[in-house]
Amino acid sequence: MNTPKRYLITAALPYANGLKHIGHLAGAYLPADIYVRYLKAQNRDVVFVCGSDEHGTAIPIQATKEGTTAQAIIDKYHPIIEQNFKDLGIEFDIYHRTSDALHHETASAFFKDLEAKGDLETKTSLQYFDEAANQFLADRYIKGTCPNCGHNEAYGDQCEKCGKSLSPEELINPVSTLSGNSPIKKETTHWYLPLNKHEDFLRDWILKTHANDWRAAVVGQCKSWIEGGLQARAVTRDLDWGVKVPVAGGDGKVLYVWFDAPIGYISATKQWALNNGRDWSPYWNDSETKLVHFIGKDNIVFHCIIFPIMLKLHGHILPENVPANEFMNLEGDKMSTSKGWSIEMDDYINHWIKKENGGTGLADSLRFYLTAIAPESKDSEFTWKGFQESVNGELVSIFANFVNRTWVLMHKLCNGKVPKIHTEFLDAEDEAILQSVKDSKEKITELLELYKFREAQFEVINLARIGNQYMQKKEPWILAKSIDTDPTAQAKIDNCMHACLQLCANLAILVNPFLPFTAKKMCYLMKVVDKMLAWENAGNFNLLKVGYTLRAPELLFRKIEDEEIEAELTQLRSNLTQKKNTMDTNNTPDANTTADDNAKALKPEIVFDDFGKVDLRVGTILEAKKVEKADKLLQLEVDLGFEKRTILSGIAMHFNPEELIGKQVVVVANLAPRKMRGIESKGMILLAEDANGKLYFVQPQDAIAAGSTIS
Ligand code: B3M
Ligand code: ZN
Repeated sequence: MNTPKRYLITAALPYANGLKHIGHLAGAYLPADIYVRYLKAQNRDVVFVCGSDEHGTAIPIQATKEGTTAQAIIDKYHPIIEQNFKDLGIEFDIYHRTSDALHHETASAFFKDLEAKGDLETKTSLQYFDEAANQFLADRYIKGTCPNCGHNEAYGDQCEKCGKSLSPEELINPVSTLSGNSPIKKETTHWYLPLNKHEDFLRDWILKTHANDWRAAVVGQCKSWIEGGLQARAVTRDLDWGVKVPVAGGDGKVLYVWFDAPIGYISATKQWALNNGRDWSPYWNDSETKLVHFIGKDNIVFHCIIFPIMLKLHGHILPENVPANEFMNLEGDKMSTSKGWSIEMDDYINHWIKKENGGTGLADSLRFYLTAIAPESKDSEFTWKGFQESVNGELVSIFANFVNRTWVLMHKLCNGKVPKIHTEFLDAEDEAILQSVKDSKEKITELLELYKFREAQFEVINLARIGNQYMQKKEPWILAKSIDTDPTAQAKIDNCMHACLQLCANLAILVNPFLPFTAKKMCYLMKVVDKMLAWENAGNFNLLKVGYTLRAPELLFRKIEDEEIEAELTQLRSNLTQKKNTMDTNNTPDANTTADDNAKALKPEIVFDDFGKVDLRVGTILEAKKVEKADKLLQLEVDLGFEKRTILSGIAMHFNPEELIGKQVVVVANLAPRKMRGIESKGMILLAEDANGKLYFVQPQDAIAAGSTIS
């Protein structure tokens, strides 16, 4: 594709129902921000839109939990999330909200247009209704067992455990989260978007046109949706929170949140245009606009199938790409705010950035690690140890070290001024370093165009590594010792320091999309204006003028200490316990699973033969220790009589390794081995869990020979 005339970049609109965690940040906002900063450094015409998703059942449900109104919930979380993004350097051109009147108008008109053109269908059907609450049960007001994975808290629209998108009818043993009762079925009429009518378009557009330039996982997910046969999807709900259905028969109904939320991108663009005296329409209507949606993988169907159909019907352009990320896990488990297993952006900001002294780059430290482990092609994992290693080992030891050495030496050996070049002493290494910069710029540009942010950032660090090697080879500090005796020494020092300084200027440009605070600070050290960061300047070795005085050295990053990591891990564990406890004392039925729910959510019936396939044995724990970098795992050596086995168990938060030695346990002995953290686990240990989440070993009542069978 030729250089587009303009860009419209969107990042998924976060639900304003609570704090957002760093997995969200890594999934959509950070890669979008990197891409936008890169485009802006190239002086392209770009608008970066985002905002709060303030509709859907998630909001009133949170309101019930917090004992307040839906409006109060969005008014509370919208500004916090907006500020969190700012603190982490995510720079939207507009952070709008779907509760805004402009959005209601836009979404309403969109629906009306489709309705008028006959693009929607209506259908009357039986839907779940809670008699006690006198309300139809939309999506999240209904819970039950997932037919796909057996998770017993799947919602009416999606199972959060396996990610499968569901309809309430598919749930096994559905219960109303309002009253905890089993719902009845009652007739209601809704508007549907007949996805099935657009299959040919989708096949052509995704499976042909974009088969190769979209991420394989995105195309794969779309393919399985399309080939599974698309169905008409309801785009209205019986609910009183949202954009009112603007046509006859719509009383008491609102647009489905996933119908109105993506239209929020358009309303946000309109608001941006109003704020800036610009015209919004070419950004959505002119084919020379490149539209890119940054999202997490759970939003693929909405951005690649449903919204594009809506866009096509309403006469807009389609996204050029949807570089969805996989998930980022945390210390061995799925990140989840509701379960207390997450790091909220707000927490990171309060624990690290707000406490930092004199600006040592901690926002960028997080950005750096999240990009270094970006889940671009598979799920990835955040660990505090990994954060520490990445920051200390790369940002501090390589990048900051190079810049700092350059500054210190330049002040010491060149009077704090950019030294001149002595052409007669230039050698192959000097030429090579300039070539490296040019090569790096080319690689980084190419990778960024392909949305490969992780590799692109790696190349930036690699360039700093090359800088360190160059300096190490030139050893200006050794040359300095012979200044009185060797008349060429100062010239060689000058050449080396000149190259290092120009390299630093180039590094500032190339690192800017990833670590904007750092790039700014480097500009400050160089006493240049931000304009120097223009992408076209990279690859030049005349960015800093000879004789120019630079500021005194300042550290760009600081080391992350062991104690800080320990404190975070302790906090994480205590969040988990605290959340469990509040969930247990909180009696809103949706927030916890009652004993009654557990009983109702029994797994599907099996026959004796099914059970007979499981080989249970008594084992004796011989050794137990923590697994490095996995906060929840213990590695156990278990004696099964006929052999000794290594078994990994996710119980490190519940037991000390020492107390387990000698304990007898029940082992699923014929479970297929599974590798975790490079260790093969052969079997599983049975545990009982009480209502408070406390774990108990299932044990024979008296000591018995290891290996004894259980049936
Ligand atoms: N609010 C879901 C999410 O945050 C939803 C995204 C809307 S994007 C139009 O994952
Ligand atoms: Zn599931």
